[in-house]
Amino acid sequence: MSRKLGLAVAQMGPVHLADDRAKVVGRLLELLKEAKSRSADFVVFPELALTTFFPRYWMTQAEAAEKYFEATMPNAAVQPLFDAAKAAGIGFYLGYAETTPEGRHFNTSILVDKKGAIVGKYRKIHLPGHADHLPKAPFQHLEKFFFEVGNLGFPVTETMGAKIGMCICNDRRWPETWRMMGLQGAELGMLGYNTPSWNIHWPEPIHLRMQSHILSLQAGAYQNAMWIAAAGKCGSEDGFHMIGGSAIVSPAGEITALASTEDDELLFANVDMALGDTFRQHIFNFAKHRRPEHYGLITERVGAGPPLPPQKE
Ligand code: CDV
Repeated sequence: MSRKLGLAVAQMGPVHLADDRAKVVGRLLELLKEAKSRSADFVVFPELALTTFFPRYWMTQAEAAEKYFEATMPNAAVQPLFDAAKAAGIGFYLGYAETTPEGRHFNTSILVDKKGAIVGKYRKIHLPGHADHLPKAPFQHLEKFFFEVGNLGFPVTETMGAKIGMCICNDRRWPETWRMMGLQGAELGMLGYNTPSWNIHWPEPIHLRMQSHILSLQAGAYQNAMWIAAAGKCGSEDGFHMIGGSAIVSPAGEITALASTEDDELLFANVDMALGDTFRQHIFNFAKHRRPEHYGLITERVGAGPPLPPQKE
């Protein structure tokens, strides 16, 4: 039996240094209004949606905390989004930089239900980049400096008639992310991202940035029999370009919707959560076909090591 969910992905164009929270939230409200006109149940917003992608700039942690982090959620600036979503009966996923009451810093996303209650929280686990200032690089990627590694695992929340998992940006490149969701029966994985078009470590052709992004979504969706909804912040933020390519991908690994701009753009699909059931019952029936007794290295080793000795027959 089909289980339909009106799924919207709200891609965002650039947020510049000069843009304050009120301006950004105004844009989120416009995207929400469009989602409502499409009868969406749920909207996915990007990673660090409320500010520019600040890890590209070298600054002290105190300065970053002051300018770019949220100490409460919702707060006065974001409350209009919570109010409008509740009034529209739409749930949402939102990424932001979080300061905890103890002063810890995480790259966080929340899952908000149709009544405006925060029912899930995720703190980014795979933090890319570096922790030191690289003055010779064209820009910085200081996530390892500004954020701690997330401490909430990969939560899957049952809400709005679906089992929903959350992850953030670089997490999508790691099969462990999606498998952790798949092993909890997730039917929908949500992702927000900011992916710079240039790789600061080697001259990667720009088209490969898009290819590896889409490839990661399609592989994660297919191999774990789940829908994936991915919302990017993209375009040129004060001259620093990021890829678009926001997408909805089906449990068959097919791209159901793909952004065609590098600006604020709403994608919508009326998706059937039951589509993944077929895959879960057959080709990816984990209980029947997985062989974890042969997967030990996945949790024993972090980096690659020498080949294991041959096993006895
Ligand atoms: N925000 C990110 O996590 N960005 C990374 C970049 C550094 C490659 C990504 O995986 O898209």
